[in-house]
Formats: sequence, structure tokens, C-alpha cells
Amino acid sequence: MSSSAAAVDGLCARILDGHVPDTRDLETLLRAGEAAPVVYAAAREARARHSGDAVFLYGFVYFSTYCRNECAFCFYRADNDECPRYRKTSDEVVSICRDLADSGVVLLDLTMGEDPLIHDDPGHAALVELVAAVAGETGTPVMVSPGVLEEPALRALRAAGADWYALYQETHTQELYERLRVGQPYAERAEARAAARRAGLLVEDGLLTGVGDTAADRARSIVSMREAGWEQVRVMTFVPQAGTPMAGTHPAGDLDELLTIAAMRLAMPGRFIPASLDVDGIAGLERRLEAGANVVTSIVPPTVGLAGVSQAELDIDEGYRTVHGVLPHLERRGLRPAGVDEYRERMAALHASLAGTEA
Ligand code: SAM
Ligand code: MD0
Ligand code: SF4
Repeated sequence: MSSSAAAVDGLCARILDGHVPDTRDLETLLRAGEAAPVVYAAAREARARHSGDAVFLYGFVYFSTYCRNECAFCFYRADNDECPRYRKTSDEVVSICRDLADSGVVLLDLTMGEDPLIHDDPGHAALVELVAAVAGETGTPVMVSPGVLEEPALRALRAAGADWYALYQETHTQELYERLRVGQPYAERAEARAAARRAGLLVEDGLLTGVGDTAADRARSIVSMREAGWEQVRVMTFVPQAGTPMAGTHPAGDLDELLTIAAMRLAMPGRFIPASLDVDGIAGLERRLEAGANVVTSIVPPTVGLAGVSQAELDIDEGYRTVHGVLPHLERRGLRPAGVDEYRERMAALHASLAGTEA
């Protein structure tokens, strides 16, 4: 059932006046239905007040598609033999990252499946060395998305130059989580984010929608992420994958994702909130920016044999998922790409406030 337009309108006005939305308020926003444009407009206003017109462009390097896990939703789950596996060498990754940095991204997201070759090494030396090489050679901020790690490994990654740790809970409803991340303890995944923060990393959490989640589940996730204070928060629509248990799921449209982006922006106005090119490709970018996102993720260089996650190929070899491909869309929406110095300033302020000093 949709919320009434008057209720949505009044609630958005109160939030912009300083009211902090609770779970029920968030459900009202998430059920806005035809009143969705009102929520998007309020989210843009919140973004403009806290983040101006700056948008942060993130490069994405999925450097190993090997994985030991069996997430029901993922193309790269261990037992899927329909997906191509590759593992890039450190030299290949550094060279790709150099080109990405030159193209104008402000962050390099080094992502992998839970590749046993890396995870079975207690020191995670290959990953630590890779991060040191990429950070050292490019001088560009680095995010790692390696799956669950323990605190010593997270500390080593921070010391090697990583700024961010991305690890998405997917949902903060435990029973739904257990159907999605089969065999991976809920608490262990949540604890890895807490350990990353103790290790001095900035942290991203996120949720999936279109996986049997309700507005109540999404509202719970938003409140949980706000309470934890994660510096970046995201939502992505599940894209059904060949060869997986969820291959037959009816694909959701993007209304729930867009309303969740907007509700996250209204609940956490100052955070980094991505529009991922990995869900709908370049065609979906402006909708996500209009809903209040201020980061573009999953910028992937063409012709170097890299895959996306939920869209393994969409728009990659055509070169649309590039800085060059993204810029006209920012401009059309009155937004501008931030430079790396501006991004570093924002990160420094976040690091400083975590350390308990004034930013
Ligand atoms: N292996 C690491 C992990 O799971 O944390 C990092 C990479 S993993 C592929 C990154 C994220 O991609 C997952 O947390 C999930 O949110 C998203 N993802 C995976 N498969 C997806 C799909 N079919 N549709 C939408 N998002 C998906
Ligand atoms: C993205 N496909 O940003 C990437 C991925 C992992 N940190 C990011 C989910 O859309
Ligand atoms: Fe592996 Fe990550 Fe995919 Fe799960 S989501 S199967 S951990 S690559």
C-alpha cells in the first residue's frame, strides 16, 4: 500500500526542517509510490545542503572472480560453472589502476570474490602487497572489497595504504540474510565492519533490494546503518544471474532502489551514497543521481578483460562505464565531478572525526 501524497509531502518538509526520521517515517518514504518524485526532490535538497554539487567518481577493479562462498544471488558463487574465472596479476592491476586514476576517478575499489588463494594465507600477503603497490604507484585513495577479514588483516591493509573497507550486510533482517549469504554467519560479517573501523578504515555498508525484502526490512537497514555511522552506504537492485539458485527470480524494477537512495539521503544527509553503474548501466545513472546519490561507482575501463559484479559485461566494452561516459550525465543534472584533493579533504575530515579530534 502506498503512503498518501500529503503524508509524504509533510514528512519531507519536516525532515528538511531538522526532524530525524524514525523507522516508521522511513517506511512512509519507502512506500511513497506515485509521490516518489517528492521524496527525490527532498533528497536532492538535502544533498545540495550537505554535499553541494560535487559527485565522486570511483573506479572499480574486480581483480579476482574466484570465490569460496555460495551466496544465492551471486554469479561468482563457488559452484557456478557458467561464470568466467580470472585472477589479474599485481602488475596488471597496477597498470589498470594507473589508467583509471589518469582518467579522473578519485578512488580505486579493489574488489574480489573470497578467493581461497588470498583468504587461505593467514597474512593475506598478496592482498596487502597489492594494496601497497596500487596506493604507492597511483597516489590515489584505495577501497578494498575482499569479503570478511579479521582485524590483523584489516590493520595490515590500512598500514599498506587502504582508506576504505566495503562489506555489505545485504539486509539487516537476519532470517533473510541467512537465505542470501548461505553458510556465512551474520554476526561475523557485521563484526568485520566494526574491526575495520577499529583498524582506522572508513567503512561502507549496503543492502540489496528485490530479494524478497519489504519496506520494513529496508527501513530497518537504514536505521541500523545510521546508528553505526558508516561513512558510505548503498543499495543495489538484485540482478538475477544464470547458473544460480535465484536465476528465476522476477527482476524488480528500480523504484525501490531509487526510494531507498532518497530515504538514505534524508536519514543520513552527509554520507557518501553511490549510484552504481553495475545495476542498469549508464542508462540508469541519472535516475540514481536524481534520487540523491553523490558517488558514481563501478567505473570500469574497457578492453582489459574486467567484469562487473551484477552486470558482468553491460556497457563495459562500449566504454560507457568510464569517466568520459559519465560526465555528460552529471552536467545534464547540474552536478560536477570532484577532484582528488577535494575527496581527500572529505576523507581527512571523516578520519579525524573518528579519531575523536575536531575535523
Ligand atoms: N566478495 C566480496 C563480498 O561479497 O563482500 C566483494 C565482492 S561482492 C561481488 C560485492 C557485492 O556485490 C555484494 O555484497 C552484493 O551486494 C553485490 N552483488 C553480488 N551479486 C549481485 C547481483 N546479482 N545483483 C546485485 N548485486 C549483487
Ligand atoms: C559497484 N560492482 O560499485 C561494484 C561493487 C564493491 N565495493 C562494489 C558492488 O557497483
Ligand atoms: Fe563470493 Fe562476494 Fe559473490 Fe558472495 S557476493 S559469492 S562472497 S563474490
